[in-house]
Amino acid sequence: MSHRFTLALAFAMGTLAVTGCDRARATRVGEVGDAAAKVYVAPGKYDEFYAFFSGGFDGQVGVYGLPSGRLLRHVPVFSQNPENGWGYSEQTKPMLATSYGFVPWDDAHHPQLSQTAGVPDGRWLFINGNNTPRIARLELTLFETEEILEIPNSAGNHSSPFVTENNEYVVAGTRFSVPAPNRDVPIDDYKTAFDGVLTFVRVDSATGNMAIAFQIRLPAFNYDLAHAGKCPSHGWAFFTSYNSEQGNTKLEVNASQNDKDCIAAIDWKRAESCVAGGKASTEPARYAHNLMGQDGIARTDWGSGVKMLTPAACPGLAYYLPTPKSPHGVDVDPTGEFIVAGGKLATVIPVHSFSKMQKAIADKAFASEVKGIPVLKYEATVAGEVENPGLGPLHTEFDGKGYAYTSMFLSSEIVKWSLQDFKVTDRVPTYYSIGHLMIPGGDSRKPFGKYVLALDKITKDRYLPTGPELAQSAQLYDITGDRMKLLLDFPTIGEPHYAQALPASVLQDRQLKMYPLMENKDPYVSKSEKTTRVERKGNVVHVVMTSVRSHFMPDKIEGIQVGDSVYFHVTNLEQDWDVPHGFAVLGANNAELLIMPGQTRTLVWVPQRIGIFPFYCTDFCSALHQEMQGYIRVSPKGSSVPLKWNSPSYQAVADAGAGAPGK
Ligand code: K7E
Ligand code: CUA
Repeated sequence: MSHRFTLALAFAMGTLAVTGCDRARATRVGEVGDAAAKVYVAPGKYDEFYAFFSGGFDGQVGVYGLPSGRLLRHVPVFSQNPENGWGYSEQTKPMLATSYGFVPWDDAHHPQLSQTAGVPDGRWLFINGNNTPRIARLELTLFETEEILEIPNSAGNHSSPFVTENNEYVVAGTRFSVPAPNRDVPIDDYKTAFDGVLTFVRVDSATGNMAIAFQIRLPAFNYDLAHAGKCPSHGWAFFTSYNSEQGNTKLEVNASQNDKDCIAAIDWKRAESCVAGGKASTEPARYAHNLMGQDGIARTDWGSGVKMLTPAACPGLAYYLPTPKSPHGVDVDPTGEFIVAGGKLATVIPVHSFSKMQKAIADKAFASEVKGIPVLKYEATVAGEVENPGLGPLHTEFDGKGYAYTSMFLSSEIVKWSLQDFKVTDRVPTYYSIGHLMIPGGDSRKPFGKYVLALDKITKDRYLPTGPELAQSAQLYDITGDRMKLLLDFPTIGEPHYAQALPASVLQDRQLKMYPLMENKDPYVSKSEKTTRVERKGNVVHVVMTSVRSHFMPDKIEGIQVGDSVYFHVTNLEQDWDVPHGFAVLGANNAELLIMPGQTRTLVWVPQRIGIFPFYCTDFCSALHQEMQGYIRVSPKGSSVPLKWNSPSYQAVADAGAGAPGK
């Protein structure tokens, strides 16, 4: 169909819609008013839920209030963020270190709230970096990224970072199998030389700090998504895997041959005992572990090896559950009994039973074996199939009242079905091509319910058009009644994949209001204006400065030379909530800094030419914000202009030395 014809058709249909249905519209106005009241959060009132959206190829996390859909914050994670200098400031650059060097971007899909006893506890949010395999941890009293761990032996960290019931582990599985360790081999050696490695990352229960506990070498399939077991299935983790055909080219055809692919069921308690019993081999692996220190400075530790388990060395570690057809999502219901897969090309939604799976293992109800891993019989593990659910099932969430909600990508709908009899009880259209869906707490033991959120892939006619790329979007539905009801469309930043939400009450009273200035441990902090100074060491100049409403100290600096590396260490002296100061300097090949109260942040500037260069505060902080500025004089390299600045320390330094300080 030509573009022009499509457009003409769309116009024709639009005209029909407007003229043809006054009556239907009249009834809909009532419904719309009702929906509006349900999402209306009056000025000055708070939303009921915090929702954390993955940014997709934006690499960040968007924080929205529900039910209003209002964007509260855009938290930088894997991508540099010029808005606040994340990945630009000296303190934060190490967060983006990887074994491939500095990687200032990623593709983030799956936010996961930390859990206590299988319920989101509001301590941390984990999220995967897909392209350069990483897992990040956000601290939710700060809404900041505190830690990023690189995952070695992995490529495409998609089935990640799903948490176990008490954050014992966050997991990672390779979407693209690659040789592990990676090496130079013919791609046609896929079946023999490539590996599908799963990773279990231990989370310290006090600090949240992550460490790779062990990896598992599995056959080279594509490990797509995961979820941990709960209650009876606690101790297990489930990973969907497609491409059991092991194609290495044209996967849209070659990985769609088999009627069934599978879910890998991993007994991680068994894995732990095998590791403790010395059954794992230690293999070299270099990976970055980036952690924000107590002093507010990120540092990179280099990992040098991993403990690798194989199913052969640890029998009982892994089983495959045959699952139709090219499964994508795998979701465990609140009781921990049902393991629901989303077979992208399947005509049913298969529901595995954990208790049947255990019996099948005990009875050795094996259909076959792949590289020493038993493949259980489909009939032996399946509890039922949801029939005629629609087309393209991807992901399932639960309401805690006995119902499951599955996103149908191809038929663009959410399908509600009963966990009692696997019968569809309701369906509602989404606009359009829904990917993930999310119920607050909907993958936990105790879903908070109330809403289901559709995270859509296509929005064509839903928003004002914005050139070739249209808005990314979510849709909120009421699920308190028997029938789902659309309440709200709202645009999102980045392509949303998954999201998670929890009641605002869990987080809102635990927010850090400012960094205590007196506890600031940055080596270049200045806790008062008296100690501000400028120091030259060769061609490195440290400007130790402060900002407070409404001036910088110092704000007049001379004696800088072309080619110097000038480090501006700016401490924000404020001790009030919500008073950041910004810092930007003319000619910097860098972003700005946004410095929180009590915090020190550092920007490096290498002046390229002589002249006078203003710097200023970028955050409108007071009535005299526009007065918050300063000047730097840059002289030629080797110039005799003395180093000079206008803060109380200058005279003392000048008196102590012969002539100008710092020369
Ligand atoms: Cu289905 Cu990356 Cu979880 Cu998108 S993924 S939809
Ligand atoms: Cu400080 Cu504007």
